[in-house]
Amino acid sequence: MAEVSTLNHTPTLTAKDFASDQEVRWCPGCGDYSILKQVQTVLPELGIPREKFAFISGIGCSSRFPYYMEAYGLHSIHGRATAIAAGLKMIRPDLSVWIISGDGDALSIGTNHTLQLIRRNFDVQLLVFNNQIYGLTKGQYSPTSEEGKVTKSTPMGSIDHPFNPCALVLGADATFVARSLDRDPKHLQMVLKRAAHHRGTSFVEIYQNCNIFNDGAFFVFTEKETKFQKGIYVEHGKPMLFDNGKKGIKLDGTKPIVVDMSEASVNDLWIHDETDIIKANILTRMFEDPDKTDLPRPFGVLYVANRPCYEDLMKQQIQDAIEQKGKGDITKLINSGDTWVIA
Ligand SMILES: Cc1ncc(C[n+]2csc(CCOP(=O)(O)OP(=O)(O)O)c2C)c(N)n1
Ligand code: SF4
Repeated sequence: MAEVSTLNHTPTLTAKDFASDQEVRWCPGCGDYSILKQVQTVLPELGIPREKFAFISGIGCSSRFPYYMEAYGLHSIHGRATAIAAGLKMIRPDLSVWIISGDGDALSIGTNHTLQLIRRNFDVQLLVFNNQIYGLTKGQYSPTSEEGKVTKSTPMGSIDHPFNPCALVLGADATFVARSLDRDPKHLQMVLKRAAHHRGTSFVEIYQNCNIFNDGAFFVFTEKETKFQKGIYVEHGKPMLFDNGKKGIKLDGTKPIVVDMSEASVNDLWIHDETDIIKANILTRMFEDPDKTDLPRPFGVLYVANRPCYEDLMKQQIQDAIEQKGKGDITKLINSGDTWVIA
Protein backbone atom coordinates (compact mmCIF):
# COMPACT_ATOMS: atom_id res chain seq x y z
CA MET A 1 0.00 0.00 0.00
CA ALA A 2 1.24 3.48 -0.75
CA GLU A 3 3.04 5.00 2.21
CA VAL A 4 0.92 8.03 2.94
CA SER A 5 0.65 9.98 6.11
CA THR A 6 -2.93 9.97 7.36
CA LEU A 7 -3.48 13.37 8.92
CA ASN A 8 -5.19 13.41 12.30
CA HIS A 9 -7.97 15.64 11.03
CA THR A 10 -8.73 13.40 8.00
CA PRO A 11 -12.51 12.94 8.10
CA THR A 12 -13.88 9.41 8.02
CA LEU A 13 -14.81 8.77 4.43
CA THR A 14 -17.66 6.67 3.09
CA ALA A 15 -18.31 4.97 -0.25
CA LYS A 16 -20.43 8.01 -1.25
CA ASP A 17 -17.40 10.28 -0.88
CA PHE A 18 -15.74 8.36 -3.71
CA ALA A 19 -18.73 8.63 -6.08
CA SER A 20 -18.43 11.53 -8.50
CA ASP A 21 -21.32 13.64 -9.78
CA GLN A 22 -21.03 12.13 -13.27
CA GLU A 23 -23.89 10.10 -14.73
CA VAL A 24 -22.74 6.48 -14.98
CA ARG A 25 -23.15 5.48 -18.60
CA TRP A 26 -22.58 1.77 -18.80
CA CYS A 27 -25.39 -0.35 -20.26
CA PRO A 28 -28.04 -1.20 -17.65
CA GLY A 29 -27.07 -4.52 -16.09
CA CYS A 30 -23.35 -4.25 -16.94
CA GLY A 31 -21.04 -5.93 -14.42
CA ASP A 32 -18.94 -2.75 -14.26
CA TYR A 33 -21.51 -1.19 -11.89
CA SER A 34 -20.82 -3.76 -9.21
CA ILE A 35 -17.04 -3.42 -9.54
CA LEU A 36 -17.34 0.37 -9.22
CA LYS A 37 -19.46 -0.05 -6.09
CA GLN A 38 -17.05 -2.51 -4.48
CA VAL A 39 -14.04 -0.26 -5.15
CA GLN A 40 -15.89 2.74 -3.68
CA THR A 41 -16.79 0.64 -0.64
CA VAL A 42 -13.27 -0.57 0.02
CA LEU A 43 -11.37 2.72 -0.39
CA PRO A 44 -12.60 4.41 2.84
CA GLU A 45 -11.31 1.43 4.81
CA LEU A 46 -7.75 2.02 3.63
CA GLY A 47 -7.32 5.18 5.71
CA ILE A 48 -5.82 7.09 2.80
CA PRO A 49 -6.91 10.70 2.13
CA ARG A 50 -9.01 11.01 -1.02
CA GLU A 51 -6.55 13.34 -2.73
CA LYS A 52 -3.93 10.59 -2.59
CA PHE A 53 -5.84 8.28 -4.95
CA ALA A 54 -5.31 8.19 -8.70
CA PHE A 55 -7.26 6.01 -11.14
CA ILE A 56 -5.67 5.46 -14.55
CA SER A 57 -7.52 3.74 -17.38
CA GLY A 58 -6.88 2.92 -21.03
CA ILE A 59 -9.68 2.56 -23.60
CA GLY A 60 -12.74 0.36 -23.37
CA CYS A 61 -16.03 0.37 -21.48
CA SER A 62 -14.23 -0.26 -18.18
CA SER A 63 -11.98 2.71 -18.90
CA ARG A 64 -14.79 5.14 -18.10
CA PHE A 65 -14.14 4.26 -14.47
CA PRO A 66 -12.06 7.33 -13.49
CA TYR A 67 -14.96 9.67 -14.40
CA TYR A 68 -17.12 7.98 -11.80
CA MET A 69 -14.57 8.17 -9.00
CA GLU A 70 -14.29 11.28 -6.85
CA ALA A 71 -10.52 11.03 -6.97
CA TYR A 72 -7.72 12.03 -9.32
CA GLY A 73 -7.65 10.07 -12.55
CA LEU A 74 -6.78 9.91 -16.20
CA HIS A 75 -8.62 8.24 -19.08
CA SER A 76 -5.56 7.59 -21.18
CA ILE A 77 -4.85 5.74 -24.44
CA HIS A 78 -5.54 2.18 -25.52
CA GLY A 79 -3.33 -0.34 -23.71
CA ARG A 80 -1.09 2.30 -22.13
CA ALA A 81 -2.68 2.83 -18.73
CA THR A 82 -0.03 0.59 -17.19
CA ALA A 83 2.82 2.63 -18.70
CA ILE A 84 1.25 5.93 -17.62
CA ALA A 85 0.61 4.63 -14.11
CA ALA A 86 4.22 3.46 -13.89
CA GLY A 87 5.43 6.96 -14.79
CA LEU A 88 3.09 8.50 -12.23
CA LYS A 89 4.24 6.12 -9.53
CA MET A 90 7.91 6.94 -10.23
CA ILE A 91 7.36 10.64 -9.74
CA ARG A 92 4.66 10.39 -7.02
CA PRO A 93 5.33 7.21 -5.04
CA ASP A 94 3.12 8.58 -2.24
CA LEU A 95 -0.04 8.06 -4.31
CA SER A 96 -2.29 5.01 -4.22
CA VAL A 97 -2.46 4.24 -7.93
CA TRP A 98 -5.19 2.02 -9.40
CA ILE A 99 -5.15 0.89 -13.01
CA ILE A 100 -8.48 0.00 -14.61
CA SER A 101 -8.28 -2.08 -17.74
CA GLY A 102 -10.15 -4.66 -19.83
CA ASP A 103 -9.12 -8.00 -21.32
CA GLY A 104 -8.72 -6.34 -24.72
CA ASP A 105 -6.96 -3.26 -23.36
CA ALA A 106 -4.53 -5.03 -21.02
CA LEU A 107 -3.95 -8.26 -22.93
CA SER A 108 -4.04 -7.30 -26.59
CA ILE A 109 -2.68 -3.87 -27.52
CA GLY A 110 -1.39 -3.41 -23.96
CA THR A 111 0.18 -6.83 -23.28
CA ASN A 112 3.76 -5.61 -23.40
CA HIS A 113 3.09 -2.72 -21.03
CA THR A 114 1.17 -4.99 -18.67
CA LEU A 115 4.06 -7.43 -18.45
CA GLN A 116 6.70 -4.70 -18.06
CA LEU A 117 4.74 -3.15 -15.19
CA ILE A 118 4.46 -6.50 -13.48
CA ARG A 119 8.09 -7.56 -13.81
CA ARG A 120 9.19 -4.17 -12.47
CA ASN A 121 6.74 -4.54 -9.59
CA PHE A 122 5.52 -0.98 -9.19
CA ASP A 123 3.35 -0.64 -6.09
CA VAL A 124 0.01 -0.28 -7.91
CA GLN A 125 -3.26 -2.18 -8.26
CA LEU A 126 -4.05 -3.48 -11.75
CA LEU A 127 -7.70 -4.46 -12.10
CA VAL A 128 -8.48 -6.29 -15.33
CA PHE A 129 -12.20 -6.50 -16.05
CA ASN A 130 -12.40 -9.72 -18.03
CA ASN A 131 -15.62 -10.06 -20.03
CA GLN A 132 -13.98 -12.19 -22.76
CA ILE A 133 -15.09 -9.68 -25.42
CA TYR A 134 -14.47 -6.18 -26.73
CA GLY A 135 -17.44 -4.31 -25.29
CA LEU A 136 -16.82 -0.73 -26.41
CA THR A 137 -16.23 -1.65 -30.05
CA LYS A 138 -19.39 -3.76 -30.12
CA GLY A 139 -18.49 -7.36 -29.58
CA GLN A 140 -15.35 -8.51 -31.37
CA TYR A 141 -13.55 -11.50 -29.84
CA SER A 142 -10.77 -10.72 -27.36
CA PRO A 143 -7.52 -12.42 -26.25
CA THR A 144 -9.46 -14.22 -23.52
CA SER A 145 -12.38 -15.38 -25.71
CA GLU A 146 -12.65 -19.14 -25.80
CA GLU A 147 -11.68 -21.15 -28.90
CA GLY A 148 -14.61 -21.46 -31.27
CA LYS A 149 -16.16 -18.17 -30.08
CA VAL A 150 -18.50 -16.80 -32.74
CA THR A 151 -18.49 -12.99 -32.93
CA LYS A 152 -18.85 -10.42 -35.68
CA SER A 153 -15.10 -10.61 -36.27
CA THR A 154 -14.95 -14.42 -35.96
CA PRO A 155 -18.09 -15.50 -37.84
CA MET A 156 -16.86 -19.11 -38.13
CA GLY A 157 -15.54 -19.27 -34.59
CA SER A 158 -12.25 -18.04 -33.14
CA ILE A 159 -9.21 -20.19 -33.89
CA ASP A 160 -7.04 -18.20 -31.44
CA HIS A 161 -5.88 -19.89 -28.26
CA PRO A 162 -6.97 -17.66 -25.34
CA PHE A 163 -4.73 -16.16 -22.67
CA ASN A 164 -5.14 -17.31 -19.09
CA PRO A 165 -4.51 -13.88 -17.50
CA CYS A 166 -3.43 -15.13 -14.06
CA ALA A 167 -1.05 -17.69 -15.55
CA LEU A 168 0.34 -15.08 -17.93
CA VAL A 169 1.25 -12.60 -15.21
CA LEU A 170 2.61 -15.33 -12.97
CA GLY A 171 5.02 -16.05 -15.82
CA ALA A 172 6.15 -12.43 -15.61
CA ASP A 173 6.92 -12.88 -11.89
CA ALA A 174 3.85 -11.09 -10.56
CA THR A 175 3.96 -10.65 -6.79
CA PHE A 176 0.18 -10.67 -6.25
CA VAL A 177 -2.25 -12.65 -8.38
CA ALA A 178 -5.96 -12.95 -7.61
CA ARG A 179 -9.22 -13.79 -9.35
CA SER A 180 -12.67 -12.59 -8.33
CA LEU A 181 -16.11 -11.92 -9.78
CA ASP A 182 -18.38 -8.91 -10.28
CA ARG A 183 -21.35 -10.88 -8.92
CA ASP A 184 -19.76 -11.74 -5.59
CA PRO A 185 -19.47 -8.35 -3.84
CA LYS A 186 -18.06 -9.68 -0.55
CA HIS A 187 -15.41 -11.79 -2.25
CA LEU A 188 -14.45 -8.93 -4.54
CA GLN A 189 -14.17 -6.53 -1.59
CA MET A 190 -11.91 -8.98 0.25
CA VAL A 191 -9.66 -9.39 -2.79
CA LEU A 192 -9.51 -5.62 -3.41
CA LYS A 193 -8.51 -4.99 0.20
CA ARG A 194 -5.78 -7.61 0.02
CA ALA A 195 -4.59 -6.09 -3.26
CA ALA A 196 -4.48 -2.59 -1.77
CA HIS A 197 -2.40 -3.77 1.18
CA HIS A 198 0.11 -5.64 -0.97
CA ARG A 199 3.33 -3.76 -1.63
CA GLY A 200 4.08 -4.35 -5.31
CA THR A 201 1.92 -4.80 -8.40
CA SER A 202 -1.37 -6.41 -7.42
CA PHE A 203 -2.93 -8.13 -10.40
CA VAL A 204 -6.66 -8.78 -10.00
CA GLU A 205 -8.61 -10.52 -12.74
CA ILE A 206 -12.31 -9.78 -12.30
CA TYR A 207 -14.86 -11.83 -14.23
CA GLN A 208 -17.27 -9.20 -15.51
CA ASN A 209 -20.54 -9.78 -17.29
CA CYS A 210 -21.00 -7.84 -20.54
CA ASN A 211 -24.72 -8.44 -20.81
CA ILE A 212 -24.89 -6.87 -24.27
CA PHE A 213 -22.17 -8.71 -26.19
CA ASN A 214 -21.26 -11.76 -24.08
CA ASP A 215 -24.07 -12.29 -21.62
CA GLY A 216 -23.64 -15.14 -19.17
CA ALA A 217 -20.00 -15.93 -20.01
CA PHE A 218 -19.33 -16.66 -16.33
CA PHE A 219 -22.80 -17.49 -15.04
CA VAL A 220 -21.70 -21.02 -14.26
CA PHE A 221 -19.35 -19.48 -11.64
CA THR A 222 -21.71 -16.80 -10.38
CA GLU A 223 -25.20 -18.32 -10.19
CA LYS A 224 -26.02 -20.13 -6.97
CA GLU A 225 -27.14 -23.38 -8.70
CA THR A 226 -23.63 -24.08 -10.05
CA LYS A 227 -21.29 -21.59 -8.34
CA PHE A 228 -19.99 -23.89 -5.61
CA GLN A 229 -19.64 -26.96 -7.84
CA LYS A 230 -17.80 -25.19 -10.63
CA GLY A 231 -15.74 -22.81 -8.52
CA ILE A 232 -13.45 -23.21 -5.52
CA TYR A 233 -12.82 -20.35 -3.08
CA VAL A 234 -9.24 -20.73 -1.91
CA GLU A 235 -7.91 -19.37 1.37
CA HIS A 236 -4.33 -19.44 2.59
CA GLY A 237 -3.75 -22.35 5.00
CA LYS A 238 -7.15 -23.94 4.32
CA PRO A 239 -7.79 -27.30 2.62
CA MET A 240 -9.08 -27.26 -0.92
CA LEU A 241 -12.74 -28.05 -0.36
CA PHE A 242 -15.63 -27.20 -2.68
CA ASP A 243 -19.21 -28.18 -3.50
CA ASN A 244 -20.18 -27.23 0.08
CA GLY A 245 -17.52 -29.52 1.53
CA LYS A 246 -18.68 -32.55 -0.44
CA LYS A 247 -15.61 -32.58 -2.67
CA GLY A 248 -11.95 -31.82 -2.23
CA ILE A 249 -8.77 -31.62 -4.27
CA LYS A 250 -5.64 -33.58 -3.55
CA LEU A 251 -2.34 -33.48 -5.33
CA ASP A 252 -0.95 -36.59 -6.94
CA GLY A 253 2.58 -35.29 -7.48
CA THR A 254 1.82 -32.18 -9.46
CA LYS A 255 -1.55 -33.38 -10.72
CA PRO A 256 -4.68 -32.06 -8.99
CA ILE A 257 -7.37 -34.71 -8.50
CA VAL A 258 -10.97 -34.30 -7.31
CA VAL A 259 -11.90 -36.56 -4.41
CA ASP A 260 -15.27 -37.36 -2.88
CA MET A 261 -15.16 -36.34 0.80
CA SER A 262 -17.37 -39.26 1.78
CA GLU A 263 -14.39 -41.44 0.87
CA ALA A 264 -11.41 -39.16 1.58
CA SER A 265 -9.96 -37.48 4.66
CA VAL A 266 -9.39 -33.74 4.91
CA ASN A 267 -5.79 -34.57 5.88
CA ASP A 268 -5.18 -35.85 2.33
CA LEU A 269 -6.20 -32.59 0.72
CA TRP A 270 -4.06 -29.92 -0.86
CA ILE A 271 -3.70 -27.03 1.61
CA HIS A 272 -3.64 -23.70 -0.18
CA ASP A 273 -0.30 -21.95 0.30
CA GLU A 274 -0.44 -18.62 -1.48
CA THR A 275 3.35 -18.24 -1.23
CA ASP A 276 4.12 -21.47 -3.14
CA ILE A 277 5.02 -20.63 -6.74
CA ILE A 278 4.90 -24.26 -7.94
CA LYS A 279 1.41 -24.73 -6.55
CA ALA A 280 0.36 -21.31 -7.84
CA ASN A 281 1.29 -22.44 -11.34
CA ILE A 282 -0.85 -25.54 -10.94
CA LEU A 283 -3.68 -23.51 -9.43
CA THR A 284 -3.85 -20.78 -12.06
CA ARG A 285 -3.87 -23.40 -14.84
CA MET A 286 -6.15 -25.87 -13.10
CA PHE A 287 -9.10 -25.45 -15.47
CA GLU A 288 -7.16 -25.76 -18.69
CA ASP A 289 -6.98 -29.55 -19.10
CA PRO A 290 -9.87 -30.55 -21.41
CA ASP A 291 -9.72 -34.12 -20.02
CA LYS A 292 -10.26 -32.90 -16.44
CA THR A 293 -13.57 -31.11 -16.57
CA ASP A 294 -14.38 -32.03 -12.95
CA LEU A 295 -11.73 -29.63 -11.61
CA PRO A 296 -13.28 -26.38 -10.31
CA ARG A 297 -12.02 -22.91 -11.21
CA PRO A 298 -10.13 -21.22 -8.37
CA PHE A 299 -11.08 -17.80 -6.99
CA GLY A 300 -9.30 -15.79 -4.33
CA VAL A 301 -5.70 -14.79 -3.73
CA LEU A 302 -3.77 -17.36 -5.75
CA TYR A 303 -0.21 -16.15 -5.21
CA VAL A 304 1.70 -13.59 -3.14
CA ALA A 305 5.44 -12.87 -3.07
CA ASN A 306 7.73 -10.28 -1.57
CA ARG A 307 9.97 -8.42 -3.97
CA PRO A 308 11.22 -4.81 -3.80
CA CYS A 309 9.14 -2.41 -5.85
CA TYR A 310 10.63 -0.33 -8.63
CA GLU A 311 10.05 3.09 -7.14
CA ASP A 312 11.87 2.14 -3.91
CA LEU A 313 14.86 0.76 -5.84
CA MET A 314 14.93 3.86 -8.02
CA LYS A 315 14.87 6.19 -5.00
CA GLN A 316 17.66 4.22 -3.36
CA GLN A 317 19.78 4.30 -6.51
CA ILE A 318 19.42 8.09 -6.78
CA GLN A 319 20.39 8.50 -3.11
CA ASP A 320 23.41 6.23 -3.59
CA ALA A 321 24.50 8.22 -6.63
CA ILE A 322 24.21 11.51 -4.71
CA GLU A 323 26.22 10.06 -1.83
CA GLN A 324 28.95 8.82 -4.14
CA LYS A 325 29.12 11.70 -6.62
CA GLY A 326 27.51 14.71 -4.94
CA LYS A 327 24.32 16.50 -5.85
CA GLY A 328 25.14 17.26 -9.45
CA ASP A 329 24.77 20.42 -11.49
CA ILE A 330 22.67 20.30 -14.66
CA THR A 331 24.24 23.41 -16.23
CA LYS A 332 27.72 22.04 -15.60
CA LEU A 333 26.66 18.70 -17.08
CA ILE A 334 25.28 20.28 -20.25
CA ASN A 335 28.47 22.30 -20.72
CA SER A 336 30.79 19.41 -19.97
CA GLY A 337 32.68 17.32 -22.51
CA ASP A 338 32.94 18.41 -26.13
CA THR A 339 30.66 21.29 -27.04
CA TRP A 340 30.03 22.96 -30.38
CA VAL A 341 28.65 26.32 -31.30
CA ILE A 342 26.48 26.07 -34.40
CA ALA A 343 26.78 29.15 -36.50
C1 LIG B 1 -5.00 2.47 -30.92
C2 LIG B 1 -6.42 1.96 -30.84
N1 LIG B 1 -6.72 0.78 -31.42
C3 LIG B 1 -7.97 0.31 -31.35
C4 LIG B 1 -8.96 1.01 -30.70
C5 LIG B 1 -10.37 0.46 -30.68
N2 LIG B 1 -10.77 -0.07 -29.39
C6 LIG B 1 -11.38 0.69 -28.47
S1 LIG B 1 -11.81 -0.16 -27.09
C7 LIG B 1 -11.18 -1.60 -27.75
C8 LIG B 1 -11.26 -2.91 -27.02
C9 LIG B 1 -11.76 -2.80 -25.63
O1 LIG B 1 -11.98 -4.07 -25.11
P1 LIG B 1 -11.77 -4.41 -23.59
O2 LIG B 1 -10.45 -3.95 -23.12
O3 LIG B 1 -12.05 -5.86 -23.42
O4 LIG B 1 -12.81 -3.47 -22.83
P2 LIG B 1 -14.37 -3.45 -22.66
O5 LIG B 1 -14.88 -2.44 -23.63
O6 LIG B 1 -14.89 -4.83 -22.93
O7 LIG B 1 -14.55 -3.01 -21.23
C10 LIG B 1 -10.64 -1.38 -29.01
C11 LIG B 1 -10.04 -2.42 -29.86
C12 LIG B 1 -8.60 2.23 -30.09
N3 LIG B 1 -9.49 2.95 -29.41
N4 LIG B 1 -7.33 2.67 -30.17
S1 SF4 C 1 -21.05 -3.04 -23.90
FE1 SF4 C 1 -20.85 -4.59 -22.30
S2 SF4 C 1 -19.03 -3.99 -21.08
FE2 SF4 C 1 -19.71 -2.23 -22.30
S3 SF4 C 1 -21.06 -1.07 -20.93
FE3 SF4 C 1 -22.35 -2.41 -22.20
S4 SF4 C 1 -22.61 -4.24 -20.96
FE4 SF4 C 1 -20.87 -3.12 -20.09
